[in-house]
Amino acid sequence: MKRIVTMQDISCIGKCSLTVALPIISAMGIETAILPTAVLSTHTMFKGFTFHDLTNELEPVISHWKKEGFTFSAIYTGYLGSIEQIAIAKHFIDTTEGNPLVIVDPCMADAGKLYTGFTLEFVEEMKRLCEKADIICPNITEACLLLHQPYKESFSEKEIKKMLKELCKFGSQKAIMTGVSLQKNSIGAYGYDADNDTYTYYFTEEETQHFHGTGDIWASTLTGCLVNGKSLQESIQIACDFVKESIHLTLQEENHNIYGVNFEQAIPSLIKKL
Ligand code: PXL
Repeated sequence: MKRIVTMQDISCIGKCSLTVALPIISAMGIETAILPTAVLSTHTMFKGFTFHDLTNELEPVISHWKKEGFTFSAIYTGYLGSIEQIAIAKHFIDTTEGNPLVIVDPCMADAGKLYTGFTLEFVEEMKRLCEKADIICPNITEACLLLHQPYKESFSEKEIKKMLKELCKFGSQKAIMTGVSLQKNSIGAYGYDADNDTYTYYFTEEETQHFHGTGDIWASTLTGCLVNGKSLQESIQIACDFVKESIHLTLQEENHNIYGVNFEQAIPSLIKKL
């Protein structure tokens, strides 16, 4: 059985990071090992969230794994709580044998703003982590921050293509920007593969509301698809459709919650596509 290790936080309520990565990747038939970076009562969009840092646990966990000789088909990093945790992620990538696929989702911002607690120094360190990835998948805000570009609500296709090429210059072979909208009522992802100088994209009809955690759902699905042997194009398409379906099911629910989407009931349709 393939095994992915994902490094991100546990937001006990919030439907993001590990509480979506674990069920999604497991449902895709892949063992999911976790490197939990922190335990939060909720994600950081709620006021008054608690935050228990697990930085001190990470090195001992990793060194035990090294002794046991565990290997991974992929390393997928998401929300990291500090610059020190980025350093640990870099070291983990550098010292893990077996050439795992490295996917870095530079989780730190959305809708033009850094998430609570992050600084521009953190952004610079995240760039160093992106250098170690095979694939990075920033949203538009994160791409702008990484590239020191002002955030705008919309970009032209030419601008997106240029940004993707610039993002690959950090060192990854592939960069995929999420939350790209080139036309009204349409949203999706645009990717660039520097290995063969090709672009790939997929768009779906835009749902009427945006939700938290959809980037984590997208990146978890992409990682699961790639490890299951899907092409980049297919993986992007499946991840976009899964997020769209999850939002759609959420909006169908009366009194749906506003902190995360109903990805759980979209899992059966995801599995059929594998
Ligand atoms: O979905 C990204 C994410 C992950 N983890 C935590 C967050 C966020 C976004 O705000 O707060 C704790």
